[in-house]
Amino acid sequence: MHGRQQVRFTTHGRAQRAAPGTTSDWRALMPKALITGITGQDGSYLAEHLLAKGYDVVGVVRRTSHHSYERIEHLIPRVEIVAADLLDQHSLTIVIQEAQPDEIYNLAAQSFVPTSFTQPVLTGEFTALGVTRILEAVRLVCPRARFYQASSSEMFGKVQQTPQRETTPFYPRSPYGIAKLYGHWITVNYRESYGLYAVSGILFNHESPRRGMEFVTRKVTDAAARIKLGRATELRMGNLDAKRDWGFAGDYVDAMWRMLQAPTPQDYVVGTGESHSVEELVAVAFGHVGLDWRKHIVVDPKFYRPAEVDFLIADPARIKAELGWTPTLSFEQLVTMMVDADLRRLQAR
Ligand code: NAP
Ligand code: G4F
Repeated sequence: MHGRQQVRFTTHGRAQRAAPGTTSDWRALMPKALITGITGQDGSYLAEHLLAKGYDVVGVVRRTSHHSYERIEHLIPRVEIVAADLLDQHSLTIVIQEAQPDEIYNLAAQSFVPTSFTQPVLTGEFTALGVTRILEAVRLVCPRARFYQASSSEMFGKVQQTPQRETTPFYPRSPYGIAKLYGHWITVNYRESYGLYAVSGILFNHESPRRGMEFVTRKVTDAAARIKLGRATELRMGNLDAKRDWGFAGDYVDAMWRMLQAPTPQDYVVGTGESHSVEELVAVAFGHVGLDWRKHIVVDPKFYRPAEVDFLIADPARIKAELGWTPTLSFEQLVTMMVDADLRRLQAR
């Protein structure tokens, strides 16, 4: 990978723009990446990953009344923050034009499935049309940049084949999944229509101590820690039978990076190849702190979805064989690591 990275920088990277002998600025030789959604779970891990590889990192944030920099506070001096919004074409075009990045990672989205049922139009604006806005900006002001789109296993929805791979037909089951499918196909379309190096990673669920509190893993690990510390007694949840292929977010940002180093642009499925139910998740998390989950979990229909994705499991054979990617944490390691992190966080307060 390292060898390929060096070749890559002399052909596609900033080194190409800095004529030999004309620059004494070593930073001009560093590749530059622009990340939308840098304040999110994946954006924060990706920024760390790219900084460690020597990239200049530009992070796109939207204007809010107070900063949501919790996940990237430790990176702030090393990351350039710029303002733009997925809803605003002009702001996206300007930040891409000014940054002239070598790589663009589009991680920004309305990413919570239940919210997509209550705010379907806004989800379409952010998660679907937002992708076209960025691709239009890339096409017009920085067409040499390599573009990564954060596609999702939610696009498989009511699965048509098990396990799910790159050739599996899509059948999304939520406005979010449908918006992601639009983002996926518009990325394919810009690759085929305009010759952009534009790819989608079809990522299965990935989690970490930085996961948003509303997602099921973090909701469960936080509750297990709270109940263990005597700060809560019950956890209200939805469908315990749903099954997901859960991996560690830190591994998945490496997959994103690898996809943009490949000699030809291709889409990849990224997952562990293992599936577990929400009930297993609860059992591992509560068991880790010596609690019997049956005494604390209350199933509440309020958390059921109008249409559910029952069972997801990835076939990551292509990315393993072609890009050498592999997950590093098992399901049990991931869940117990998250419970331990929540315990530490709560005990510090
Ligand atoms: P996340 O934690 O919810 O982060 C979403 C990011 O998008 C945040 O930085 C958010 O900024 C930003 N954003 C939302 N609306 C925006 C707007 N209008 N303009 C600019 N930025 C906006 O999501 P994640 O888990 O890191 O996931 C990253 C991407 O991968 C998302 O596209 C998600 O749909 C996709 N994905 C995730 C998974 C997974 O399991 N995590 C799996 C497959 C695909 P604020 O901080 O301002 O809200
Ligand atoms: O953690 P979740 O909310 O994630 P979901 O819906 O699978 O979506 C996540 O993964 C996608 C990739 O497949 C991403 F594209 C998307 O952005 C997001 O990151 O729910 C997982 C499962 C669902 O089946 C849900 O019904 O857990 C079930 N569940 C049961 N009780 C619950 C709850 N989910 C949540 N959020 N809260 C509950 O109380």
